[in-house]
Amino acid sequence: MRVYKTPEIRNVAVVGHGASGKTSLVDALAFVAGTSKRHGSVKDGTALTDYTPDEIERKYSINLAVAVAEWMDAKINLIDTPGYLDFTGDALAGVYAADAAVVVLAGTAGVEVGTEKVWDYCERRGLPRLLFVSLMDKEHANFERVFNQIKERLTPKVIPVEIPVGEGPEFHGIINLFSKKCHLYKKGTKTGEYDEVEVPAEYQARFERYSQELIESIAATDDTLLERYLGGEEIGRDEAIAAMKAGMGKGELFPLFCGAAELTWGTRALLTKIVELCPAPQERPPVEVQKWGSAEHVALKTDDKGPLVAQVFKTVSEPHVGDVTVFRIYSGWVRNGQDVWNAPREAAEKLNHLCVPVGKERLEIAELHAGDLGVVAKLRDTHTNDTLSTKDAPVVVPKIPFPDPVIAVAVEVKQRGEEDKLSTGLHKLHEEDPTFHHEFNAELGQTLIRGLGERHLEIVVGRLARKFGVHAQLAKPKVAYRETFRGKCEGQGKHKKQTGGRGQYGDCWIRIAPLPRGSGFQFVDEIVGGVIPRQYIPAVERGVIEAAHRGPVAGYPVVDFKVEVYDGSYHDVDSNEMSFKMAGILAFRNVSASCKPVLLEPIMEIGVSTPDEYQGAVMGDISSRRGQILGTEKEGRLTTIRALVPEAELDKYATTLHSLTHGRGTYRQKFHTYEQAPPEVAGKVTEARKQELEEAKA
Ligand SMILES: Nc1nc2c(ncn2[C@@H]2O[C@H](COP(=O)(O)OP(=O)(O)OP(=O)(O)O)[C@@H](O)[C@H]2O)c(=O)[nH]1
Ligand SMILES: [Mg+2]
Repeated sequence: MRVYKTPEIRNVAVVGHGASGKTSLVDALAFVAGTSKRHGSVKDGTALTDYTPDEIERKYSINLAVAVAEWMDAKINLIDTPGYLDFTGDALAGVYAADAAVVVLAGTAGVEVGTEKVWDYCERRGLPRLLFVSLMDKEHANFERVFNQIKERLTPKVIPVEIPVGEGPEFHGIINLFSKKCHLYKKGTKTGEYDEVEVPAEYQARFERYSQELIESIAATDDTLLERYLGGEEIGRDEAIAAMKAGMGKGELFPLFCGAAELTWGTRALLTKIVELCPAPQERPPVEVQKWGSAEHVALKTDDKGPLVAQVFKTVSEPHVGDVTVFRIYSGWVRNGQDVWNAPREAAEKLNHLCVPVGKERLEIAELHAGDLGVVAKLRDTHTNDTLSTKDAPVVVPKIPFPDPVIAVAVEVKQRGEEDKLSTGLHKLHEEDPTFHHEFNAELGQTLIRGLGERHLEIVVGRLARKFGVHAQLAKPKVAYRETFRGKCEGQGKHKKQTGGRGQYGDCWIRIAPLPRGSGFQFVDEIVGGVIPRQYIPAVERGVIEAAHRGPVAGYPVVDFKVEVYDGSYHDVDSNEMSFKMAGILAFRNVSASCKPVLLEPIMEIGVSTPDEYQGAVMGDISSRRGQILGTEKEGRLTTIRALVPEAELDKYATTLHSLTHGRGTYRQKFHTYEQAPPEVAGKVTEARKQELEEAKA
């Protein structure tokens, strides 16, 4: 592959809902352009950008991957992104690394949750967009319906540039409203060839209606153009294209294309339009970078003459190679073997074997220019979202705002002794994939992993095994129960031991009383007349606190109670701190069982956002989880339901919500309070805990 200069580069994120045909489109574009020598297929596991073993096995994309189509003297970097929401972090990264997006929709399904999500990402980034309705050859494909859905749910500013001839199994051609020609395809077409004919008579009326709409939309984006159009002047193709590109840049126009990527139909026109309508890197707004070590920000245009600034937007680990780092150059240019500097990590890196990413292949290249995408292997300490610059001009690019995790699951090693390996592996995986988080919860004795969905976490566990040789399994996260008291009681704790020489003696009397929820623990010294010497009182308190780690109901920490120490005795020789601490422990154990101890369970406050039509189902489900609805709030087409739900009932809630709302519901949760668990719940928890403690002992 030759070296391309900045104005010859197009970085395009291919985004859309799962199974809308993105990977098939990317493969077809690279193949039709001639850059890729083989027409791959998702079904056969040969698609250019679905090459990891996980992807080949599952037949959907998990990682973003880049392919290249060289067309009309330009290099189109096609960033294929996964559609499933579990991997939406990569869709976001793709959008951030690109200068434009092709939003792919299935002709059979139209606008789906995933489409809305990526549309949102593109809005945030201000990306110009083309829309492509694929799978037009599939049964029940309906262009008009998809077009109307886009208008209604994504943007009223969508405008068809092409219309299909026939739909579903009858689909066999595309009318281009710019060229005013019709392209007819034949079954078995290999690289999108077509016969160019006049617009068929039966399509004439439709063609005129859409053409009119197209030219009016274009004219409406530019006052002088509009004036000329209204004055009856014809607007030429080149002028119309230039105006459309400008309109797209301002977010005022979103051209719509159609085809069947798997058959390569419609791909040539799309390649041409990507080159003509999508901005080259230097045509995009400058990027604001921060000078490392200062608060100063500077705006950098994408220009070879600027200082080198590149951002890593993806790390993949490849067998036999290790970590492979994919980056975008925002400013400056790089040579093969160049030294670069990762300022926040103080890591000097060398770009050895500088490459262009093309699916799983990496093509070595002598240099890459401003705005291009590149890939290198074996960097020492550079991870996703890091910036590479130079030692004399260290800067950082704002981080890609990866989404926060939505589910948490526990993970445990299958073989004892692998815990350290597990934690190293998890840490590395987080650096690779910032939507994946992990932490060890000491209280629960569990490692929790968080991610964007169950599928996401399953894949993480698979990677743990493949990459780090740690065999782990997912488990239900434990709930941090508490205990408290509902009654008052008092009693004694006495520790006395006579072992030959010096003995041990501590004796205290305590009163336990409940406190309001959230007050914690209070210790009151009511000793008069020095029946327990001053210096031993803190030891009694420490004993009580230690004993209260394991409550009388099920061995959970006790909270919200008061202990008064009001009497006791001591021995001149045998008393010491240790003995009084033991007395405190014993006193707590003796008295606590009689203070009407109860189990407390954590209650979460959740805010569930769902389209109105699923509100009933979501609320019904919340009630069945012992939830209490606090209220609802309408915001456009969404309703947010606020509710209190016991944490124990929220296991796998994300998955249920996903299916209840056809993927359109989202939720947030935060800790609200502890509340007394109902007796039947307390009974079950106590039973399970007993077993757990016994197993731990064994
Ligand atoms: N009939 C028909 N099927 C297609 C076409 N394009 C893709 N498919 C099939 O649709 C399915 C999904 O295609 P993909 O290209 O994997 O879709 P995707 O958008 O990359 O899916 P994710 O990676 O999961 O987001 C595959 O089984 C393809 O073979 C098409 O133009 N026509
Ligand atoms: Mg895909």
